[in-house]
Amino acid sequence: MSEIDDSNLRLARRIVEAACGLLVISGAGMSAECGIQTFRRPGDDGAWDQAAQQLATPEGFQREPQHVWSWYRRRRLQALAAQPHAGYTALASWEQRAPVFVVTQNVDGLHARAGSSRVVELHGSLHRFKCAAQSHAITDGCDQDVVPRCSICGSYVRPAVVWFGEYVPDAAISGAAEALEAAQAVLLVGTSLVVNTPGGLLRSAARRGLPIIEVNPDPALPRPADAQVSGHLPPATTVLAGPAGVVLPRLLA
Ligand code: BV8
Repeated sequence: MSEIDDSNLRLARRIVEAACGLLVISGAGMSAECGIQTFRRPGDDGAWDQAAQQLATPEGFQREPQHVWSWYRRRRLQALAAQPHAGYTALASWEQRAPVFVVTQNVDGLHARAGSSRVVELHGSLHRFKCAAQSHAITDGCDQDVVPRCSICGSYVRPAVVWFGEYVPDAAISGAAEALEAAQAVLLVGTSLVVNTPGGLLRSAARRGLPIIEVNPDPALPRPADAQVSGHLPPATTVLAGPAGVVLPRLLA
C-alpha cells in the first residue's frame, strides 16, 4: 500500500476544515475495499472493462437481454451483500461539520447506505429498474433470475443505469451543478477518469478556483507540476495516494 505523504495530508486537512461545503466525486475505487470489482485495474487484462463495454450498452441488452440481466443481478446481489467501509462512514459523519455533496459514478448505492444524505448518482442505480421501450418505472418482480417483462408495454425490464452511449439524465447533471455551486472544495475519490462524465464537473471546479484533493493509490489527475502539459483535466491541489478506506478516516478524523 503506498505511504500517504504527511505534508499532503496536513494540507488536505486544512482545505476540508476550511470548506463550508464539500463536493465528493467518487468512482469504482470507492467500493474496491468493499469487495466490489473496479472496471479498470492496473495490470488487469481489462477483461472486466471489456465485459462492461460489451454488456453495459443498449446494443448489448438488445442482443442478449438475459445475459445482461444476469450480469446486473449478480452485481446487485454483490452490492447488497457488501458493507460500506470506514471511508464511507467518515464521509457521512463529516456532515455534522459541513454539508457534504456526493456525486458518484457508482451504481451500488453504498454512499446512501453509509448515511450520506446528499447523493447524486450520475450513472443511475442497480437498485432501480425501468422498461427498455418506454422507461416505465418498474418496482415489482425484479428479484428474479429470468429477465422480466414490463406489465404495461411488454418490453424487457432493465436496470435504471446509464449505459455507454446513453446520456446522463438532466436531473443528475443539474444536481451535480448545484452541488458544485454550494462547495468550497472537491474530494475526488477512486476514479480513473477514463469515463468522460466527471470531467466537466472537475473543469468547472477548477475554473471556480476550488482546491481539488485526489484520493487514489494510482492518481488520475495531472500533478500541479505537470499542469502546463495536462490535457483536458485540471491538476490536483494535493494528492493522498492511498486507499479510500484508509485515507478518508485519517483525513476526516
Ligand atoms: C455520454 C453504469 C453523451 C453502468 C457506467 C466524449 C464525449 C461523449 C462520449 C464519450 C466521450 N468519450 C468517451 C465517450 C463514451 C463513453 C465513455 O466515457 N467511454 C469511456 C470508456 C472511454 N461515455 C458515455 O457513453 C457517457 N455518456 O457521454 O453521453 C453521448 C451519448 C451518445 C453518444 C455520444 C455521446 C455515459 C457513461 C456512463 C457509463 N456507465 N456505469 C454500469 O455500471 O454497468 S460507467 C462505469 O465506469 C461505472 O459507473 C464506473 O464507476 C465508471 C467509471 O469508472 P471509474 O469509476 O473511474 O472506475 P475505474 O475502474 O475506471 O477506476 C477505478 C479507480 O479506482 C482507479 O483509478 C484505481 O486506481 C482506483 N482505486 C482502486 N482501488 C482503490 C482506488 N481508489 C481508492 N481506494 C481504493 N481502494
